[in-house]
Amino acid sequence: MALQCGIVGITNVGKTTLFNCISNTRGETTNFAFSTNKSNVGLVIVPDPRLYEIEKLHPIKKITQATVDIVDIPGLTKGASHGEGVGNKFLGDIRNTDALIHVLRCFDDKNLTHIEGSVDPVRDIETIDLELQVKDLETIEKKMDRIEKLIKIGDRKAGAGMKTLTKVREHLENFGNVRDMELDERDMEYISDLFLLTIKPIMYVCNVDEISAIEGNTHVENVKTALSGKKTEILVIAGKLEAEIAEFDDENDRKVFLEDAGLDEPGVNKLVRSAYNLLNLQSFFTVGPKEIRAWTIKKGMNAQQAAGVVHSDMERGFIRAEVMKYKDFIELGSENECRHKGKLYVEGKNYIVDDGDMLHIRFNV
Ligand SMILES: Nc1nc2c(ncn2[C@@H]2O[C@H](COP(=O)(O)OP(=O)(O)O)[C@@H](O)[C@H]2O)c(=O)[nH]1
Ligand SMILES: [Mg+2]
Repeated sequence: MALQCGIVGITNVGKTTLFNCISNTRGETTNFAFSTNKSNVGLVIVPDPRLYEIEKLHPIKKITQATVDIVDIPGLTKGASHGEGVGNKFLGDIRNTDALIHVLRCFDDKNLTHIEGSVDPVRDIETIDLELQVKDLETIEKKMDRIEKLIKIGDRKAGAGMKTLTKVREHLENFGNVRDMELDERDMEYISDLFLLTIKPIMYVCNVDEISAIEGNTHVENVKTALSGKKTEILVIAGKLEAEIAEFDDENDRKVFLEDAGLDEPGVNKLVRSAYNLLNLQSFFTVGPKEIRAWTIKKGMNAQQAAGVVHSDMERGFIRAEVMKYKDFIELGSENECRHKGKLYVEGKNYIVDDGDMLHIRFNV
């Protein structure tokens, strides 16, 4: 069930630089356009301080944080949707993701060429949007063709989705992204199998110079204006500075460096948390004799599905879950206290797991 968040943007905007700060694998950063031709996939740790609070009451050697997959997708260019260069393959990589982080170049650097000749993040948003919209249009039209053929041969039910598809096509033709449409459950039934690119939730990262890390700059202001009214999040991050922060192995050195830059935590930590939210993810915890561990699930998953994230046997042989709320555990101090105070709940498979639930799963295979 590995959920993926894709980093997209045009070339030379700092995608790989940011990816390297947050992931356990290293991608190649270069200042040549088109030098990279494959996507990097990395496992990113989602820092959760609650695990350390649990550990204070339940001392244990091993703590395992939740993770999320992040994919660094090489720069898209104009014409990617027409299969120019390796562009088409990258669009395929985007299709496999569940949410997008769009990195925008908001720093001036005379030595670093911008593929379009000047720094203009609002134009860059439009460039990428257009490529994805063209691809989505193609997908929608293909489906409409198929349906028309079915109608011709007498399949009367086949036409049911046409109204939705026509509406979506029109929206795309007007340079709209499908995520901004009002679509109900019925509509979704007809398009969810298409894995549209512009329906994926998105957030924007303005990559700025060190001096603009706190206050932003005019490029950032332009982005904010262009995206006002959209359901999205805009983060301002100084990519180069983040890369330097990530180099420090020593926690104290890092702190001093952060303070000098006027930051209270690395910007990429915020980025990872936002990505986690964007993917509609949350964590539950297991506390065992050897390990305290956070697990990643989708919001709305039930106890049995959550058990399956730990092990497929647990899902198959699920009997019940014993649940403590993180808050209760911290307040009362132990599982025993929770039990005595009636704060250890026995739940069945349909129980919807909450963020921060501490689960003990009973199963039998
Ligand atoms: N001045 C400046 N250069 C940056 C910044 N972020 C990345 N770069 C440089 O931009 C070039 C391209 O970065 P890279 O991460 O490979 O971009 P990508 O093509 O989007 O993956 C590299 O030479 C980076 O050192 C930044 O915030 N400021
Ligand atoms: Mg790159």
